[in-house]
Amino acid sequence: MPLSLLRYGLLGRRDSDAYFPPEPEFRTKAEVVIIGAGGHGCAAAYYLAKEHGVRDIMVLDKGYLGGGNTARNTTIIRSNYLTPEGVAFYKESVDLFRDLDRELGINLMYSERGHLTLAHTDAAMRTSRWRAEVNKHMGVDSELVYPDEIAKLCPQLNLSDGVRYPILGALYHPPGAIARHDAVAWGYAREATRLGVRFHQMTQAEGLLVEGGRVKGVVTGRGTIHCGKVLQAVAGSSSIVAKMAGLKLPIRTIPLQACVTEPVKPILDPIIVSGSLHAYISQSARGEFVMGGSTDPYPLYASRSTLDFKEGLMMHMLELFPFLAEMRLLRQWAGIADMTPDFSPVMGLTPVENYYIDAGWGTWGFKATPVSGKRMAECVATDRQPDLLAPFALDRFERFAPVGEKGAASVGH
Ligand code: PYC
Repeated sequence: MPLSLLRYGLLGRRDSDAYFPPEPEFRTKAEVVIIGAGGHGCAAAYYLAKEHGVRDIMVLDKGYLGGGNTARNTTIIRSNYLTPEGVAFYKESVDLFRDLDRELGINLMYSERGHLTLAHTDAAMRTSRWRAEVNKHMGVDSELVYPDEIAKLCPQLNLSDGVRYPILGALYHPPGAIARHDAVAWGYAREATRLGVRFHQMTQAEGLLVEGGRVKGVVTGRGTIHCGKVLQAVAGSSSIVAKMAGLKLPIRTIPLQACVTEPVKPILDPIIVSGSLHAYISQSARGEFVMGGSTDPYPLYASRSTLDFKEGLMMHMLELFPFLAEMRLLRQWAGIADMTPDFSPVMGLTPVENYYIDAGWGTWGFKATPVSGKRMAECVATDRQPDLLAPFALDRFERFAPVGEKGAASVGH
């Protein structure tokens, strides 16, 4: 036995290599406070520290790091949107995701699988063709494919005519990927911590100090933090937190449910989505089939699971993949989705000076984590709306300048 191993065993001294250092002391002053330690908040903290040299940052979360929608999403990454503004934005996110393992020094298990959005009607074929053209124009790899090609890409899919909604074609997006969602938040948070950012979990923002139209601090149960700038990145709680700053957001808040099966050997490579059937599926690195459907039919702030969801989803899913009838469901859960009227996010400056918003992610917040972090950091550091975020400004609803992305939603609403 090597001597070093013997010494290690006998001395009983274990160097701790904790992923995060212990929580730092709570201070009542900071340059920037970020409300929300989900993927977006952690990423914004990281890029603020790394690219803009802002290190005096406190990140607060009412729960635990990455424990909200970050932990509940189904990890799909893609940039096959409908509008040029949306495609440009998500393209930057995919570009950042591709190199993120290396940047953060963590295995995100980023896995490019290809993404097929099935079309069952002439209208869906037209939208797919439209998306393919916009994507190609913006340098994103997407094309319309027909059943013979779909059969090669996904032999498990039921392409027969003997179903209620036969598959006519699909939008094929080869860069479509999945990744380990919670590791994205952990990776950003760890690197931000190394740069001096302070994270405080179980620390709820209970109020905001706003004086003369300018934010001055954040009130928490542990004390008031006096600060220069505040960024809110709180996913399903966006309207509640924005209200504390006196802002009323054009947002509806709806649960979005998902589930996974028991794990089996890898058999399903691409990510399959049918907006018309309200169903999507991918197979995780662990072998589980990760599935979801449409948002719940009513606004609600509750992450409970329902039998209705499961019944509705399975009705369509079994039509696409009859073999799933043999599988057992393992877990079911919900996230809280904040939907804007045009299905695009709200990002950037607000009417309150030095108060910045990252909200309205609806059903696609995870895939935007790197780009929203990077560009929101730029916005906070420079106090200017970055070009890439200009279309997503909050005041677009007053200017009647929506960025309509409903046609690129993977799930029904
Ligand atoms: O936008 O790809 C997506 C998506 C899948 C499930 C929820 N959103």
